[in-house]
Amino acid sequence: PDDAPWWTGAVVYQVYPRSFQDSDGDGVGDLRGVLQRVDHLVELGVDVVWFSPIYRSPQDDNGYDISDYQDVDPLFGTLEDLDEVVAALHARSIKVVMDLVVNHTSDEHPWFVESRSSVDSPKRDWYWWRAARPGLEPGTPGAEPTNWASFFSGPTWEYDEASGEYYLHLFSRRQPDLNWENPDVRQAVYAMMRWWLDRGVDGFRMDVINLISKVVGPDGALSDGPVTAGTLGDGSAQYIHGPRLHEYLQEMHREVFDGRRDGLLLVGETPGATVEDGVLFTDPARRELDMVFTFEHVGLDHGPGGKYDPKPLDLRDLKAVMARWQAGLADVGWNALYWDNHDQPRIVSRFGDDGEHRTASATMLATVLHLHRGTPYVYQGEELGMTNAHFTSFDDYRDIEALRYAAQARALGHVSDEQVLAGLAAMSRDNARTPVQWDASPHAGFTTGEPWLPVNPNHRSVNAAAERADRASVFHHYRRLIAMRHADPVVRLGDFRMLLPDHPHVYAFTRSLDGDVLLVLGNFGVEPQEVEVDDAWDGAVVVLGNLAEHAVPAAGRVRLAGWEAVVLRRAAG
Ligand code: ISL
Repeated sequence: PDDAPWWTGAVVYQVYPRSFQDSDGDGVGDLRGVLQRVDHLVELGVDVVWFSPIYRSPQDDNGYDISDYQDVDPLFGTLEDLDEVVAALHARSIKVVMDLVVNHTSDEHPWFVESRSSVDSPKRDWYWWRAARPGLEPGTPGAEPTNWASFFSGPTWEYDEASGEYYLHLFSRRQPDLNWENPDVRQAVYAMMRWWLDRGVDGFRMDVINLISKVVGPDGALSDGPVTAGTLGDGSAQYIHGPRLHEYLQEMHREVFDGRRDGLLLVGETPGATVEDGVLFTDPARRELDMVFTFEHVGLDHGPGGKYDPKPLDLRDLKAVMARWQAGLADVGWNALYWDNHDQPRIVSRFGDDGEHRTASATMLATVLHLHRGTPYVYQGEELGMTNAHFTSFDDYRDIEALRYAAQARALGHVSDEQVLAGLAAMSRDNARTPVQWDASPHAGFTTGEPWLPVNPNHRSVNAAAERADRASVFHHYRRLIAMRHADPVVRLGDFRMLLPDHPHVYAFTRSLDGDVLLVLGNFGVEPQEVEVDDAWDGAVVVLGNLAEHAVPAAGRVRLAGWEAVVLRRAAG
């Protein structure tokens, strides 16, 4: 066990700087704000902080549209502020991981400005420029080079009148895709990455890194995907896990990470990855990534109409997905574990109960996740049991994805405004982006100004000050879970075995290492549940529970209260 990589025992905390802490009253969080909250991170006990993008950016997609990779946006501060943040975190033995967004840049990045300037530009080939569909008038509907639908609704192609060609953007039109086929693009990215490592950061979270290679036919042709809605199609087979992806990742590893100090963290964001892909990305012998964020478990409540048409979670599906990833990466590779991030609704509102049973359900969900084998990620506010925003009006939303989806859905008119609003309220990314609730004061201690996105009114009761004062809070439960991972080799490295796969309400598994076994039980509902367990667990020691009284097995049975989670230990011999 002791030659296992450091991150097998680490917990990562994601900061979304825009919503973490504002220091200057402009209503937007910033780096000097982070400095004010370092003690919170230390108290929680996390090992790594990942910062969502703080680079120069027009903020079309909240910083995931970068116009200068080697500077900090004035909204967030300066490079010197960032150096201070890194030093302050390093002084508390917390590593710093930067978001790396290199599938695309901003349309204001000098590379794209140059590329766009002329068909003869030396950087023309740094992006994906293509002519209109043969026989169609450039710039007219349907004349786009392919039928691909953007992640943010509408086509993935923007017509550039000046040159008469289109450029590709899988996300917003202000996020043109870089052409990784061009070796100069790759070298420019690698040089930028080395610059950050030299500056002292400890790794990267690589945004949609599995989209960087596209399927290119003879003469640079890109192909249509199956038609999904109207004239648009699903192009994902043409750009998810493209033919040169693993070649690029291995090249990046050689060019950027070989010969560097130990202690770096390389985590890829890989929507659409299967377990087999996960093995390819994270097999250490392949020298690509340490772990990847996968999406199967956060797609289980998407309905027939997609993410904004949610359906209730069937717990059996969740257990099946998690068990498959645990088994698939048991011998080779490693899992990243998450419920929340800046793109997902809040887990307590999604798989738990954010009303009366907020604390119990949030702590149950945390226990189940953190006891899996893998590296857990905590998204800011998750450790406080923060809930969805529960917005009721279109005007409340800021996220480009939500706004574009809503505009399109309302224009098509197949669903009512009420249904669109209900979909947004359940699934919008803005649910995760409301300001962190530090205290009960008017803007929750986040800002002295007007917050860029409304603070959740429940901050009067749900906030860090209240959580800190209550030993039974969500916050203190996360602290215990993190401390457990640090101290217990079974939590870090034990083999995972799913139990009761067909039970509709109880999540149950064991972790075992050298004869030490942990049993983890979680009740995903308010009704008490009685389940059978091996009678070897009779009277076992409770290591951790989330309620005042804990379920203890007797005569091969255990009765869990509503939303209860319990962790039991049985020692060797
Ligand atoms: O959030 C999503 C839709 O619900 C995803 O499709 C998301 O866009 C996808 O996971 C990629 O996310 C990452 O890249 C995007 C950025 O908007 C997200 O915030 C980021 O996490 C483009 O850079």
